[in-house]
Amino acid sequence: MDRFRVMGVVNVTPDSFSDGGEFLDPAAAIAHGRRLAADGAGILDIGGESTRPGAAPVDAEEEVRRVLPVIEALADTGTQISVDTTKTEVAGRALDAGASIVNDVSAFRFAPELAGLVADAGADCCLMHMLGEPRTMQEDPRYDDVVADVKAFLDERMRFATAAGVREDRIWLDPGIGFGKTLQHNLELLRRLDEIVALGRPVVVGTSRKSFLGKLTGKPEKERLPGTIATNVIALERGARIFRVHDVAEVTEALTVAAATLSRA
Ligand code: HH2
Repeated sequence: MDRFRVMGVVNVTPDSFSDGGEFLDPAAAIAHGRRLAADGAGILDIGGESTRPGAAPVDAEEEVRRVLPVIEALADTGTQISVDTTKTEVAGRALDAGASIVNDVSAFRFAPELAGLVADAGADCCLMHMLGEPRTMQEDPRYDDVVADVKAFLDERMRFATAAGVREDRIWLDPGIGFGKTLQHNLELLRRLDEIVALGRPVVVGTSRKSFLGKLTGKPEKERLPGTIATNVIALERGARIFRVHDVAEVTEALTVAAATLSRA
């Protein structure tokens, strides 16, 4: 794998926390995906359900209606397509339409049979840590040791996936920044990200525009790019390989410089 890959976010939703409603129209989402691919995204992560705290659940039929036309249209960009879903039906339709990665923020907890589908399709998957479920995850999250707890969870989920037939070399791991974590939990996970990297699989990080950045800077969602860049550069240095972001051009530029600086070649 390259030193780093940027995963551009395409939210086909009315209510995502930073860009809800901007790309609900399929034509707008497709144009946005093409722009992110041109900006350097090696992966496009297409989602039809917001996971922000308190977001309204979406049924599978509606989620398919949102993401399918966008995946079909973007399948020819030469960029790998990921579907951001926790539902087997949505993932199945997306894989048939040209997606090759399932990004499941529940790490196969919400739909255990999704692991078998990923195995049969020979797809890649991203398994992310979240405390409980989006509706309640930010209500007083607690850990003994956040990094050790997240690491143990990801290790267990990886074993579950491989027992269901997913090849280990198809699995990516994600500490789930902002998913049932306080500001201090998020910062500690980033600071000690090398401990998650030690699990031996590519690590994905998603800090882009998240509220912990706003807590530190006082800035609203659309003005959190400097904090997004700072955290992604730190994560690269700590060994992360895949960076899930909204602002692909700027983050790619920053990571290119950071990777060259870190490179011994
Ligand atoms: N963050 C979000 C959604 N999906 N997937 C992974 N693997 N890692 C993440 O950190 C992650 C994710 C939340 O961001 P966004 O999609 O912009 O917001 P929303 O869930 O409100 O649509």
